[in-house]
Amino acid sequence: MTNAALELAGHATDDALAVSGQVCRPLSLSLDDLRAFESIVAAPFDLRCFKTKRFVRGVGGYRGARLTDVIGAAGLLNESPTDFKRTVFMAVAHDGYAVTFSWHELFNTPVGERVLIAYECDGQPLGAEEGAPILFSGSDRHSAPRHVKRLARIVARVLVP
Ligand SMILES: Nc1nc2c(c(=O)[nH]1)N[C@H]1C(S)=C(S)[C@@H](COP(=O)(O)O)O[C@H]1N2
Ligand SMILES: [Mo]
Repeated sequence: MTNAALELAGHATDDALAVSGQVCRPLSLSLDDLRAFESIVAAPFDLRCFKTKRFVRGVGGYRGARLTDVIGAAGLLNESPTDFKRTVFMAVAHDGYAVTFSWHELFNTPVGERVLIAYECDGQPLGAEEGAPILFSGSDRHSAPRHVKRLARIVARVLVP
């Protein structure tokens, strides 16, 4: 998302989480805006790296908004009736680190119920210094790859074969 587009989306700040791409309403969400969504809580877990298969560190219980609710607030465009079946979401951090989710995974499997954007850990608010907002997929076998610190953007893309 360009800076101009961010401004159109509302109270733009460098720290805001942008929801952009093929959505009806591009959003710019602060940590406080995320708090306005219904929250879910994740159990404490071990951060495990996929590449090394190693334990990285223990992480406490996150509270955050569901990614599916945030995407729902932006709304998918669905220019053709089957677009949603070919839609993927890229979660991009401020450092350029990026991971994907498919529409099916989020809305058509139990995985989506446990993907949150955390602003709190063990009851303590998380700031940018602690990596907030942190995207976390609670059903993953190796939790580190989709534990995205300093989440900057969710981008919806309809793939074309
Ligand atoms: N923003 C961001 N998040 C990230 C990464 C990254 O490079 N940037 N690396 C991932 C990987 S591969 C690992 S193993 C863990 C490292 O966890 P750490 O928070 O203890 O460094 O962070 C994950 N989340
Ligand atoms: Mo990793």
